[in-house]
Amino acid sequence: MDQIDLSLEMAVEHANQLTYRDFKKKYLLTGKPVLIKGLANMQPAGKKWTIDWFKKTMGDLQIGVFDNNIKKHVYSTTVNPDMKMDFGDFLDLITKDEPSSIRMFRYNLYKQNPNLRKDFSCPSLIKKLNPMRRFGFMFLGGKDTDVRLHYDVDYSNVLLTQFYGRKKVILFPPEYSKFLYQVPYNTHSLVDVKNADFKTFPGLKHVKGYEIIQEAGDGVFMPSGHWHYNTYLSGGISVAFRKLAVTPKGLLKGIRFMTVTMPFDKTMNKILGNNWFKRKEKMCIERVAKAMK
Ligand SMILES: O=C(O)CCC(=O)C(=O)O
Repeated sequence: MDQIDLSLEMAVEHANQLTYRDFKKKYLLTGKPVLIKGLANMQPAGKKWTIDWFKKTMGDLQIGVFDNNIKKHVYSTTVNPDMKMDFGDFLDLITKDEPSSIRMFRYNLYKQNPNLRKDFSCPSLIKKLNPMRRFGFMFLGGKDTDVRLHYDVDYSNVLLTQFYGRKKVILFPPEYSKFLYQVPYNTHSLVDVKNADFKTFPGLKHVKGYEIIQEAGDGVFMPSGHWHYNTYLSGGISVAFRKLAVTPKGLLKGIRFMTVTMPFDKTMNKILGNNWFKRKEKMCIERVAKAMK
């Protein structure tokens, strides 16, 4: 019988409290994901960051948002906001309990309001010797918002903490990359995880992943190179802090992608437009077919 669902039976470990040493030994160095219960509550933001509080303190800020319905995003890894709006209006939109295609992605709200650092800064699990500890990026969206399947361009480890709402995080370890239809010169996939099409993408039969439910307060550790596809089960607010890859190979991969691959792809997009994308699509399907042999 034809397979219709992705295999998502890998079990993620849950931890309630983790010391830096345990985290490093068990997860950071082994590249294994973990769900850390109550991570948000280790700092004041766990209680303080409610929708009302954000609206009261930052409702007037102008923020950049994306529209998931805009198809051009499929062409490239880099995504610039599609429009601006008041943060307060955006919060109203995502807490309506109805689907919305508007979301905030990798947004540095800390830059606009440095006081946020007093409420939630880089968790101690990834703070030590971390040149990226000051970069906290916010991810917000409405119910049913999907974040396309991708891994992070800098090949960092990501600790994503949820402050409001619930999210489903589907993770695939990097060893399955060759079957995940990665768009060449990009770090996202052609596959729509929600409607996995095994006829067009037969390589998906070889892939195994994790399905993790993240409740408000939980942190998910997504190790370097792990593909993620996130679905907002309700309106949600989360913050990601990151740490560079721990292996020289991972580090180099991130540097090469950002300094060579991404600029090259941008240039080709400018010169060839849709033809460049069509070429990449073809290349992508051929690469997986070859890997399957
Ligand atoms: O949960 C989200 O909105 C996306 C998170 C993400 O893609 C990331 O932290 O790299």
